[in-house]
Amino acid sequence: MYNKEKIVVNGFEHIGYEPETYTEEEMISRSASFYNWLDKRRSVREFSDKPVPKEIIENLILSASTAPSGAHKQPWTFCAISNAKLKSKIRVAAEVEEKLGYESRMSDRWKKDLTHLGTDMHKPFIETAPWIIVAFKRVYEFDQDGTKHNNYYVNESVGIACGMFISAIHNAGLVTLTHTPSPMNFLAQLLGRPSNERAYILFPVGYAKKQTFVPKLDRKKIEEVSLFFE
Ligand code: IYR
Repeated sequence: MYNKEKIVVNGFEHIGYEPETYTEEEMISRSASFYNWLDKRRSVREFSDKPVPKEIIENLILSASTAPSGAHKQPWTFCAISNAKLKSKIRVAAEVEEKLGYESRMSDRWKKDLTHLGTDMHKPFIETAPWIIVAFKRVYEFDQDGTKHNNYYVNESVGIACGMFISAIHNAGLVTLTHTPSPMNFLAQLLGRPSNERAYILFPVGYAKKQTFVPKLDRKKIEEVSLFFE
């Protein structure tokens, strides 16, 4: 991956990097099997309470944290919660927001768009899943003298990291759901996060409940999601 060669750019060391390479045939086969494997991932809403070792969660977070980010600021914090009392508090607070959402905040059109998913205000998975991971975006940082500096492309950076997190979860043989109770500021309060951090996505992580069901969904075809200019 890295070789011994070094150069200096603007006073900073750059190291030789050798990307992994494959034959075209291997690339076709690898890209197809990666797609087929990724296509097996589904968002799951019913979890088993079977414990998942902390080491796996650490590896998933480290994988997410390899994401590219604006000026390499890595503007994210992943809070991993397995504490039952804290998970209960989070569930109660999330359901307060979701109740308001389903009863008054969400438009009829929005609720109609969700009917095929079968969601409602009840979020038992927040207590059942062995881990709840909340991704926070870090909007700004403070330097040594206390000056505030905005981070760059924060939503893009954290969005990419969360996508990589989801793929890492699938790779580990676990399941998740991108849950975004709205508004999410109760999460920063319950987890004592500083003022520069905003909750971005809540991920229950664990094993799927035995005999769970997911909506029968089709994904868009290549023609519907792409245009080629050759
Ligand atoms: N946050 C709510 C509603 C919801 C919204 C969207 I957009 C979804 O794709 C699914 C659910 C909930 O979690 O139930």
